[in-house]
Amino acid sequence: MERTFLMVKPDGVQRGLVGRIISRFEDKGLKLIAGKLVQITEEQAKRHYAEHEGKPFFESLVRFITSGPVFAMVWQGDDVITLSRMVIGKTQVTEALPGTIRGDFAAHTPFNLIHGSDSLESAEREIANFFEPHEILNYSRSIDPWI
Ligand code: RTP
Ligand code: MG
Repeated sequence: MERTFLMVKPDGVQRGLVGRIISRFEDKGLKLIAGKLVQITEEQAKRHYAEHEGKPFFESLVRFITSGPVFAMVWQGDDVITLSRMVIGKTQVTEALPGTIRGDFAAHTPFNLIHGSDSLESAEREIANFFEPHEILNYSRSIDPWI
């Protein structure tokens, strides 16, 4: 079963949107299998955004993501990477459509509230950067056959 790493960024925690953001993924029928509030270290942030190293926004992105607690999660489901990125919406707030998290709640691009893995490889790497295997739970829900 596919897994992804989702993280409410510091702006989402500060604005008190953690619960509403989690609800969007629950509403979609995706399954939460790990979650915790974390203050990211600079090293952890640089590992997380390694693909953007060298880009003009890299340093400010690392400063932003380490500026306060984040809510880190692992979610599971068929096609969860694609589906969760659809729920999240486009990176640029001017392109994020209403109905998506960014489209409904974000007004400036770096402050786009939530991160979602973009491939199976990044999901695996990002999950390992935040969670020990024992923190990720395997359980069944009565609604699973209906989703
Ligand atoms: P994320 O990794 O955070 O889920 O976002 P994403 O895939 O939609 O976008 P990505 O290209 O991976 O960029 C990572 C984050 O960097 C900030 N960013 N700023 N100033 C800029 O042009 C710019 N471009 C990207 C955003 O916070 C973006 O989410
Ligand atoms: Mg990305």
